[in-house]
Amino acid sequence: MPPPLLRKRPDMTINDRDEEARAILRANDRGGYTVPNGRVYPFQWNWDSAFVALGFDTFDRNRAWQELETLLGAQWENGFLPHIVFWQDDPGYFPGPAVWGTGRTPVTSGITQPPVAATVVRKLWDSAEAAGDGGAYRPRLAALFPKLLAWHRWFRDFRDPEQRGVVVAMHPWETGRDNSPEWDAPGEPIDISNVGDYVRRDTSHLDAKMRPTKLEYDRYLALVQFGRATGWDHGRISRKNPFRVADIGMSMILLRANRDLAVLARVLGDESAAAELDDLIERAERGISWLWDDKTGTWCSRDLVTGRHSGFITSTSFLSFYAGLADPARDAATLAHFDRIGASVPYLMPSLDPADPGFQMIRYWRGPVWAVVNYMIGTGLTEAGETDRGERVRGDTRTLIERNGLYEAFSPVDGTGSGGDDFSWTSAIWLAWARQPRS
Ligand code: 9WN
Repeated sequence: MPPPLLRKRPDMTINDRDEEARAILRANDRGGYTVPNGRVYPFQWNWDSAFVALGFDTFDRNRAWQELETLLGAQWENGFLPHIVFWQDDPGYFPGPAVWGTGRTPVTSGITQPPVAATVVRKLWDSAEAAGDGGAYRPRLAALFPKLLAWHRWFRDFRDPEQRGVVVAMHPWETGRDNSPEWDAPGEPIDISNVGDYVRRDTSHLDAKMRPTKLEYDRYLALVQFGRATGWDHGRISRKNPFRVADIGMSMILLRANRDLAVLARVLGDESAAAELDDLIERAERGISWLWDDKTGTWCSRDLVTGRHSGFITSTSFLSFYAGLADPARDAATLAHFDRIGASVPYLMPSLDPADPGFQMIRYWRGPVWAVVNYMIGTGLTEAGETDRGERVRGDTRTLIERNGLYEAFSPVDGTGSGGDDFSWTSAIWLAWARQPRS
């Protein structure tokens, strides 16, 4: 039985919230990996586990490393790291292992997710070193490093078909921002006529108003069926997939992750890997300009098939600082959007610009604030010397959680929690970052 949670108590202190966050991580721990939420998402998810490790690291270092070791235990021989690992079956989620049909052991999905893991491993390593635990954890770092490098090479080989230095998503689920409006136009050509009947499970756990639409689910499934029909041949998928969108979020995240992995390569004395990563970084620094949209003055995703910019200002438009990019004119334009949005809602950073006509305050990635994206935006801004803005993002995350609980996401307008409650990555981000008092 999970320990009783404390959310409902009106006199909750910050220490109670810490205790609740740790209790959620413990309750969602399935032995070596953590489910994002026991009912809605009963398996191991890729980028969730990376953020979860940051949370464990605040009170159980060994368990933090284990989370990523377990995830990387599901890596394919070609370096691919799946977005879901189905360590055990559970009928509470659709599409489950049988629909993916990857035929792997352990059973996995056939698509990936944003590569935050290397950045997290660097954080775990720095924290182990600072605590004088470097000697004990160095062998574990040395074991994880080649797996992370293989995954990053997989991105180069299978998610950048034109070798532009960006990440091309082959499925909206790969971006982690499933129903962002960025995928609407690129999704139109997907043939959904043969998807057939299916029963969604998400809408039996959660209000359908918080979830993607039926049309979006039809497209998600059509893409799964396409991948499955290729036998999950990632080379073929990269050339022929009906959905190929250069994602601003994954592109920024991989650039940052390559920087962190290069640092780890040098910690391990692997100069040749470090030089290879330096090349990837340089290529990404040049190539990512392709994702700057002059018309809206923003970083945004771009359809590889039509060449069209999405033109949407989303929370991931603000990840350039996290990626370590610096360009005075673009930074000024980005910060102007930041300040405008910051003046229009009490809680940053909405997943979609509230000025957009498609903004919906509780529909998943079309409005709500996500603590993990805030963590990346906030740390990036602070590292870039934009401390006031970084603190605004962190302080808002703290207030949202303090007042509303450890939900999957939150309304930027009134703070209401949406999606699943008792959420693992929100708990982790609370413990690792958001909880400190406002400076
Ligand atoms: C599909 C687990 C995941 C997150 C994603 C989020 C949501 C899954 C879904 O939940 O996606 O991968 O079924 O809705 O969009 O970012 O990793 O928390």
